[in-house]
Amino acid sequence: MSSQDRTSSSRGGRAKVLAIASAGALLLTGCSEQVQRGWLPNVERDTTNHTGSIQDLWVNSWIVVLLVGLLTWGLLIWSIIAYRRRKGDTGYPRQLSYNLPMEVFYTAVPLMLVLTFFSFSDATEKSINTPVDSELVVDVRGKQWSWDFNYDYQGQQKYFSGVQAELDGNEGVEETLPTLYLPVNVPVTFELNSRDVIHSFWIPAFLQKLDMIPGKTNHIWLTPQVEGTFDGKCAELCGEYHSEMLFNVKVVSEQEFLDHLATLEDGQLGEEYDRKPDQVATTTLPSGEGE
Ligand SMILES: [Cu+2]
Repeated sequence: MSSQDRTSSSRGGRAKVLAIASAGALLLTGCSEQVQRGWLPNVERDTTNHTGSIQDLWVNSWIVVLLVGLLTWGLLIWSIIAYRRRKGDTGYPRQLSYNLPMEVFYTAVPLMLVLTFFSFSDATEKSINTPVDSELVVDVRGKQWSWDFNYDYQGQQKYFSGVQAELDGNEGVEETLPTLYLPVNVPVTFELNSRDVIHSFWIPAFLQKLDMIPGKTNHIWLTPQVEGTFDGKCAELCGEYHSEMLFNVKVVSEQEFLDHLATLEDGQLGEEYDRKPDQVATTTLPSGEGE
């Protein structure tokens, strides 16, 4: 064996080891819990009546794209190694073009994948976005940079007016943030509105968020199924203190919910407090509990 042969065979060996090592690393990461969830927030399946189907849609899509990815990376690495330029090769390798079966294959397979993803996403979205006749309606008003919650439950109209973050500028903590109370196992309709600019209502643990657009009401229908305290936040860059536009969500027993309602102000803080463009700096909101 000449020294040149030895060099190229040890190079080939190294490439194989590298390929096996990277495949192994990918498989190992496949075992971690985070990857199994596709990096979704770690939430219980039953947090709301929708979290299970959202998790399934995401994780199943994630498995399919990971398999396609592994196949694609495998073929890529294989062709890089198998068809590398070898000692003594000159000119271009044999070119492959106008191969109809191959072109049909790589057009049809992605198309099928996209259509399949589309139909599953569409079915899940339709099941989530079906209007429900709820006993509890919460009109949520996003504003720079806090939240008003207007509850309408069993004939009671109550409101919670959140703090205005711009008055302070300090980072919010759980004790001082506005808190949205929800009774467990009671279907709720969220009416999402904005008082000024576009915000987005997001409860990460519920795996749902939706934009709040001035002059338009968006809806989320869901049933919280697990008691607990969750984070809520604005998910649309809406100004200087956007990052402090936070709230707590407390899913509690119906009795605790009623007890909380009893501490709130009567009435609703409706669209009369929305700010017109020329009022942005002048409007003040009536203060409620927790300010
Ligand atoms: Cu916002």
